[in-house]
Amino acid sequence: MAHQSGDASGGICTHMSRLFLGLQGALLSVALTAGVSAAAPPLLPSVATVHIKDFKYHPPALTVHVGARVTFINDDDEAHTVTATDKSFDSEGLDTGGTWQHVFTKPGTYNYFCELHPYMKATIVVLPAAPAQ
Ligand SMILES: [Cu+2]
Repeated sequence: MAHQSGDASGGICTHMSRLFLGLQGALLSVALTAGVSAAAPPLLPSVATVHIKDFKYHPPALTVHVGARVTFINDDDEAHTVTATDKSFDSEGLDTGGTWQHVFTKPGTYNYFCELHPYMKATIVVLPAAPAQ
């Protein structure tokens, strides 16, 4: 007596879920197509830190996405700067314990150095957009 309507509703269920999956697939392809042509999606908050220690930037090469805020911290006893080779940014002098932040708003490869010790060099690569989650 318990299995009376099992087959019938099972049939409808299968049919409905096929329809539903079909719709989902169609919506997904629309979304994917729209994603390619639409403006960049909202970016996730992103932060990174570069330490300056022993006359070196750590890490010497850093990759972030557009919109990332990078904090530079001088852990040395000497003053240092964070200065873009193309002068697009410049922390000016950072004393011991000094910090400076920069938000990277344009993709590209940014080489920077210390104006007080020009042999100190490092790079930040800014990628176009954070991947969708
Ligand atoms: Cu320096």
